[in-house]
Amino acid sequence: MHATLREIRRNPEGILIAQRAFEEFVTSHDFRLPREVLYTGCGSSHFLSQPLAMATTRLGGRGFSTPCSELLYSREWYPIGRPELLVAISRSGETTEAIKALDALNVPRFALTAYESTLSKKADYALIVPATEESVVMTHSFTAFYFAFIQLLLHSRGLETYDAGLVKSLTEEVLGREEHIREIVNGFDFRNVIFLGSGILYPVALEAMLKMKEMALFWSEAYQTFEVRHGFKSIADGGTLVVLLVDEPFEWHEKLTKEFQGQKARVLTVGRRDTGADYFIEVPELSPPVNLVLYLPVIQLLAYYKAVERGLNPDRPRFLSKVVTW
Ligand code: F1P
Repeated sequence: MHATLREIRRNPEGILIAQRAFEEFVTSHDFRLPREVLYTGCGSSHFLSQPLAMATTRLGGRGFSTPCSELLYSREWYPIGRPELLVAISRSGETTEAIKALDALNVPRFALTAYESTLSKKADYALIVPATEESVVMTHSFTAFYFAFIQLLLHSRGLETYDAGLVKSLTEEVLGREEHIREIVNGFDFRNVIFLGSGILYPVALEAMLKMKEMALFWSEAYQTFEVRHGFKSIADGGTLVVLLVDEPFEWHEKLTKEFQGQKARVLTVGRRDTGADYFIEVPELSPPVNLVLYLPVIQLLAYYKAVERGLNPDRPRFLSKVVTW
């Protein structure tokens, strides 16, 4: 079995690893996340920084995210100001840009990583979530990092944290759709794929796009759901799969589904209710911002099975290394 598939199937275990890391952190540190936080990372870690920034804003603070390289070399173009905390995310903790990013601003520094690493040692605080992976691409570590940090965010605001056991079992339920996902991928030989998500599900669409590229070497795009109608949809035709990630669909999602079907594209809706799509994968109810973790196994499996269908080995992505250094 591919290591990547094993790692994807470890998503539920990742939740428990995250919960332990969160509990250890709060028992050993007298620490609360401040209101103004800048999040940074590279690749998947950057796509993880986005929903963390959104969740920070949603919970009454002000979260912002930027890739490490932009923070290092182009920060004057962004409304960065002087955040109260800089959170650098890196699975390996050895990515050059992430390590350098810690020095970009003269503010307290926090590392979110899987290992005791250069990054964790350099930061003022480190939340080490040991969801280690053999696979080159990030899968359950993304989920685990997100869950651990959301718990810390809720704890910092004096709010009730999530029940890790419940989230784990809902994640298992989603993984139960694996065979259905494989059938969808094998039953439609799509030539390109468009991922759509809104709000906190937009970064999931971005991560899905990256997973398709990394694992399956496959052309993929991602947009904020309704933005796709403004020109971008022209690309969709009989060879396109549109993956619509939506927690609470309303009339516009149904119209959008019909519109793509009118262009002969096929639509896969992933969410709580079908939108009249060609395929539907149900995601159980879980309140935002943690609902995101239930979408991750689905998009990871889609990319994994597309890679397998294309005769590729997702454990050895072309031109990619686990740690990008300069
Ligand atoms: C960042 C990253 C990964 C990507 C690839 C190259 O790694 O861009 O997101 O999948 O493996 O490295 P890290 O800083 O999170 O270790």
